[in-house]
Amino acid sequence: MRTARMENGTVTMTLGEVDRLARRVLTQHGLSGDHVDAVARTIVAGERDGSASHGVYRLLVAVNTLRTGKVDPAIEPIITRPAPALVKADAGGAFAQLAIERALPVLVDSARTNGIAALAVNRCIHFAALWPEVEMVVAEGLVALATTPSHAWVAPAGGHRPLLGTNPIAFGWPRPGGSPFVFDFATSAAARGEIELHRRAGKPIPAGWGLDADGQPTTDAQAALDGAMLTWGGHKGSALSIMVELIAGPLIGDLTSAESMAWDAGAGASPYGGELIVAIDPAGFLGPAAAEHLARAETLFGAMAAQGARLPGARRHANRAVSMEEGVRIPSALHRDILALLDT
Ligand code: NDP
Ligand code: PYC
Repeated sequence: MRTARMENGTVTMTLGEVDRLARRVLTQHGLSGDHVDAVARTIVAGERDGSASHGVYRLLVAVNTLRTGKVDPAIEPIITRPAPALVKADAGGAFAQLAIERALPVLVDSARTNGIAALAVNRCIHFAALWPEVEMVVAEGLVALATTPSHAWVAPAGGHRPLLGTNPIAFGWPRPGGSPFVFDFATSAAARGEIELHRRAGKPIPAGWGLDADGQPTTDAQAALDGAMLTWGGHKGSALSIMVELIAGPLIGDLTSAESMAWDAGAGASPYGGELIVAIDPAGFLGPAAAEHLARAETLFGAMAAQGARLPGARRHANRAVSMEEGVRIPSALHRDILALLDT
């Protein structure tokens, strides 16, 4: 492995170096087979796109989960099609990535045949962002929606004790020629990973992100991690979060965030449960008129840009272009903590 370049509290690495480091760490901690490729791919992609809370920091999270024994490091996913427009991927207690990668081509095929299709990924350990799977579907010219519960870390609006997950929702829309319109965010005011990064950096969190263990507003990252996180948009984010609990929990026969937390029993592993991914083929409703109608979406995006507003996803794609040329800069302390995983 080439020696990484250090400067101003950061370490610069090429994407190839990040990939090799990720594979070494994951393999050393017992992950095996195609899981190593799939998990490394998602971690490298996060770092490449500047998704700091879901980039190489996730190596610490994934190794922590492997150490708990809560994740199966080797089991192969089982993909089935219980109905023409329904796909199931049983991850069997492994990380979600391999099940998702294996099931997405089946989902895409089903959406093309039926106009719309849904994939339930079941019994997976989830530590990742959702935009990678949304972008994979969108790259096939389809519209995509993905969501998953997590652990009970977030208080419902009007409450003050953790009950809901950070419950991300990701949506993607294909664009001819340009990078896709993709948003992906937690229904909590920020992802838990973002608060963890504030704690690591010794930085306060913005007001409105969390309550301490006594239910009082706090800007102390550790206190919010020990207390309750808050949803964005008050009752609106709270209701969306509950929707996520329902459609990616009981609707697909999997756990709510509270059930995932109970399963964890204090081990500190990543959340366990399901993810729902829906794919819609524009040609399903529109047939040959699909291109004409997708062009109207471009008018909408153009009007946004004309006001100086940017499209979600644009920052990541700009980061991607830079990272592929120049590599990525990782905080030295994080780099040191990751290298330490190779010694343990
Ligand atoms: P953010 O609050 O940072 O929001 C990210 C989204 O908003 C991105 O799509 C981003 O686009 C877009 N965005 C941000 N600023 C702007 C702007 N000014 N104009 C237009 N769009 C903007 O993310 P979160 O902290 O809520 O979540 C981060 C990640 O954590 C997500 O990827 C999510 O999937 C992951 N997560 C995973 C969980 C799990 O259980 N697996 C649980 C919770 C979160 P861009 O990227 O281009 O900036
Ligand atoms: O950042 O909230 C989070 C998170 C949970 C699972 C993966 N990421």
